[in-house]
Amino acid sequence: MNKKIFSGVQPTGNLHLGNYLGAIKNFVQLQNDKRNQCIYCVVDLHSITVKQDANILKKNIRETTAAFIASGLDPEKSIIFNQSAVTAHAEGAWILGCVSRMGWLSRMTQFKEKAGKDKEKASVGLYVYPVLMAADILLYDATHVPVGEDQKQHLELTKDIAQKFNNDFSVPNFFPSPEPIFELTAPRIMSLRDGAKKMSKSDSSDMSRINIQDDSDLIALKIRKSKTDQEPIPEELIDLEKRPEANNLINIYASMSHSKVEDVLRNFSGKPFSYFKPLLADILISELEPISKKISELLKEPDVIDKILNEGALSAKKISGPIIKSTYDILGLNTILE
Ligand code: AQP
Repeated sequence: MNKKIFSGVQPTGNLHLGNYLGAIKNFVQLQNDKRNQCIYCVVDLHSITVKQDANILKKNIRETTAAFIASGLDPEKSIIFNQSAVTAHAEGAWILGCVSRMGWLSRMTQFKEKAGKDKEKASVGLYVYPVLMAADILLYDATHVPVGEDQKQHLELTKDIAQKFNNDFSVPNFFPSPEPIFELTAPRIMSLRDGAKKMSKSDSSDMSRINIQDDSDLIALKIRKSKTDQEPIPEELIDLEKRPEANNLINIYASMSHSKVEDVLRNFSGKPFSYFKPLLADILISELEPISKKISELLKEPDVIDKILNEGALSAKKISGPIIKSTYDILGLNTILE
């Protein structure tokens, strides 16, 4: 079946191994299947749900685009653009916000985590973030969305919003029901310091994550210092699952080496983590080092990056423009689109 793929990454700096394995690596694989139509977005409107410095945001938009391309996304094969360049995203978010229910949004765990204890001080944007995400996906009739497992709840919400719009306005199947695509082995990469927390850009400890642009010494150091326990690597999967930090490192190795967790356990069972960690560091360095170098080279030519984003935005508008127009028509709003 031909898949229409949409996904995005926030330009909030410090792209890490979780973003790479959970999302970007999957983007590249999906792009390389010629049957798929792939649209990848630097979701800058999402990033302003928490305050950003304008100059840093500008730099981060280019840096995230460079990371896409350095990881193997090809503007000849995929549409690559930044969200704010296509106004339909903000328009769609308003319309879908009028369909969404407060109760649905108040159940979103990401808002609860990010808003922390003082929810009164969180931005309204952070609260309605998943509605903008629904608009991103539905404006392209996307059928599949490659994301990390942390986005599962938002994807379920997108389906609910699509269905409610279709029901409310008696337009069956107007918005399709998109399916998530998760990385099979390591859909959620955890912090190197705490196996119960996901690896995240906003963790105050840089030692908790491998950044795509870390140099090889730093990657080796972070893996060497990563939290594990005293036990050697187990033989059985069931014994690994009780050990979150060990589980995380083995999953990362399996995902990076395209192997099954069971095979990694078979190869390393009985070995201490002091033996395993340098091998894990090697496999990470050999894949991430060339990407990091390519990002640095691309950033020397910001005009080239801007041209990719501009052309991508034109292509994105060609798809989302007619869909937002149909949405206005369904609602009875008069529109004159260019
Ligand atoms: N730890 C992770 N494991 C697997 N996938 C992950 N993703 C993020 N963290 C992990 C996936 O990366 C994609 C882009 O994420 P994002 O930049 O849009 O926002 P995020 O999920 O908020 O990323 P962070 O790093 O966790 O940022 P903060 O610290 O701000 O919360 C998404 O597909 C996401 O699932």
